[in-house]
Amino acid sequence: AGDPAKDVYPKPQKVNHLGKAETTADMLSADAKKFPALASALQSRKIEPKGSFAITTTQGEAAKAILQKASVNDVPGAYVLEVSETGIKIAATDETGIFYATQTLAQMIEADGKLTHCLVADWPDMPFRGSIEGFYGKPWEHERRLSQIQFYGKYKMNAYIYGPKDDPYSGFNSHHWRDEYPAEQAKQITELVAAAKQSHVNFIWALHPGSSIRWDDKDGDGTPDDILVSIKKLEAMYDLGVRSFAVFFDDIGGEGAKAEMQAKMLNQINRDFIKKKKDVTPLLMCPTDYAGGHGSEYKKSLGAALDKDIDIMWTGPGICSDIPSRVVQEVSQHWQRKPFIWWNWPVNDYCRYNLLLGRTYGLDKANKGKLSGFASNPMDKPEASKIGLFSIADWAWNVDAFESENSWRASFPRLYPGLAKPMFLFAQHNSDQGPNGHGYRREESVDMKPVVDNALEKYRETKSLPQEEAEVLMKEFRDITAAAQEISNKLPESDPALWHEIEYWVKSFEQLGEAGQAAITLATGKAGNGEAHMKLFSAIATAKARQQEFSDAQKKRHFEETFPSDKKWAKGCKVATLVLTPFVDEIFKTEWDKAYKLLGGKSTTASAIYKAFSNAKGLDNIQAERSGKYVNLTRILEVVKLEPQQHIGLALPEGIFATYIHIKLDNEKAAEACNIEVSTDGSNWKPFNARKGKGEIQNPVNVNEKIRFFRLVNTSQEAAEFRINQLKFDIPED
Ligand code: LTM
Repeated sequence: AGDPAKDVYPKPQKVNHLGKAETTADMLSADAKKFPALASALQSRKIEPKGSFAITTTQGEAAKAILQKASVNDVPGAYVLEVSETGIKIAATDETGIFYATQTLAQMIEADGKLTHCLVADWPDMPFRGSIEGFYGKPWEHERRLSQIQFYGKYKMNAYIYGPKDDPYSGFNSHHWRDEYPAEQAKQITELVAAAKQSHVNFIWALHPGSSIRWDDKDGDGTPDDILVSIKKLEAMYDLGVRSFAVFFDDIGGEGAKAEMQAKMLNQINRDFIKKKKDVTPLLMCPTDYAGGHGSEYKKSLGAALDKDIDIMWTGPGICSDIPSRVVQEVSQHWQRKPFIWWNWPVNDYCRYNLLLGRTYGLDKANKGKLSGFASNPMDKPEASKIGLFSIADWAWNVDAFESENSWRASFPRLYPGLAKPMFLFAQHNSDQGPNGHGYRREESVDMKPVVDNALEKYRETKSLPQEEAEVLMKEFRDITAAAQEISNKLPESDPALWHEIEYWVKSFEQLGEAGQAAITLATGKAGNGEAHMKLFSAIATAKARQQEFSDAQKKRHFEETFPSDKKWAKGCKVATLVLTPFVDEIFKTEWDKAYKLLGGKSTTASAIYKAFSNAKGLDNIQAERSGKYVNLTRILEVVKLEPQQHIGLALPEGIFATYIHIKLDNEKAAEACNIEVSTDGSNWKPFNARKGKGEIQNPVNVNEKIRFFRLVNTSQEAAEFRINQLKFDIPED
């Protein structure tokens, strides 16, 4: 027998094999079923415990000695688990440790019921491990949250931070943070708290008052009135059962963004609320300046003024980025404490077309012991996010043992029994965000990338695909079609919630397989006569069209399920955008051009490139996209800040000229402070005469003026901060 805990995730800290002996799970006494994790493992393996093999648990002082003897780091959740001929013994100083030991034991029961004798000494590296439901868009549904919480318990995560941007009673974008939840939602919160307790998860409820908070003190008692209002709201949440709290100030500007006032508010909440309750966890906060290692005035003054027992969240060197320990050290100095990571992965609110199902990497092992907590911000798709969360649990529990690729692969048979192989293939090709404003990218199609690179290099030279690579790719595209079909056949029944989330992407994936097979046949010159050739073009075109677009029925459902304010951003789904889709596109375009030239015609598929640009901080990677006769700035979720004379703008490709310019900002004052400039060549700029009102700036452009560039310039003497609801060119229709 090999490692007795080889199938256990997260990877335990220490496992000692006690000889070669084994026990079978049916030798357990019926009492084993008292532990929910064991009951469900035994049931799924159809094993009836009917022996005399007992499970004994030890807690308190007696447990301390056992933990010490096994050199366990006695932190919350630590445990010792011994499986030997005398029975199963569990020791832990808290209930959570006992709960985690039974999770480990449940995973150790092998498919044939065997349990290898061993001693597991285990504890978490990270005090808080879990997720932050903190994305923009439709919040998760109640049932899905319950499923997440259970999943966290199973994989030893202990934190679920409730902070959806679009919950009006939490507060972001809404003054309703001051009000109590209506009865139905209050009931759901109570249910979540109860479920979290059962799974040993801290349900951390976040207030997000920053966009409408005022610091005035109308009643003259020395405390801004809204601070008292916020404590009242937290009391109401406490009454619903919540025992862990956070206050967020991310993505806001204006009054609420002042570091010294935020510190005053939180210190008061800490003193008058958190510390008065004896059963709540330390207060958590998300600052306004939540990314970067640089020591801004805001960071330094918040770090100095905020009580040291309040944890501060931080997203890394960028809003969406890896977490290098060097920058963790820098920010720890400014915060004067260990940061609590808000990791913006696998969140996809800034790249909704794509699914982020890849492996977890970029977290730096040197961060062990340097963080106060680690929470991942997931996708608006809770079930699909479990792939990423599984490995985050693994990393945060045992940093040194974490193996990114193995951990990723291990998630599939556990999450999708019966569909592990096709789901893994689907995930391998759906992990990158595509070009995006944060410039954060993930690897994708790793095995196929060198094959595609090689194939394209030779294809560009010879205009024919080399045989060896063509065979490998043909097999991959066939596997893709088959995997998508298998998922479509089985997933609706085995996991309807996940199917509901990824259905369109799976269909798109099937179309990619079809298009890829047709493209390879074309590019290897095996298409046969002219008619067969045309059939292949048409097969690719049809598959590509289906791959890119939702049908009307799909669109309707997708829109209905998308939060109202987000509808316009949820327009489609894309698959394999980093390697395979561009490969098929290139072959299709080249072969199409070849065919057209033969017929004496001109290519119609040349793709126009639309660009966005800015010289303001943090906007180096902004993007533009075309939709019919509009060229839009791809949505930026965060507040944009233009210092005096800084700009943000759009560029059209040669030969395409603007007919209209239209900007909508969420802030009327900022719109007054900025003006539009236009250019025909991107170098010489002139003012553009535009109408202004209610945050909008707009006017038609005469197409004969040949305007291909415009930029919004802050022409005032002060910084302008705003959200961009729209920034677009109209262009003539094709
Ligand atoms: O990251 C933070 C602290 N805030 C927001 C998130 O709500 C959002 O989900 C991510 C990714 O778009 N970016 C943010 O700035």
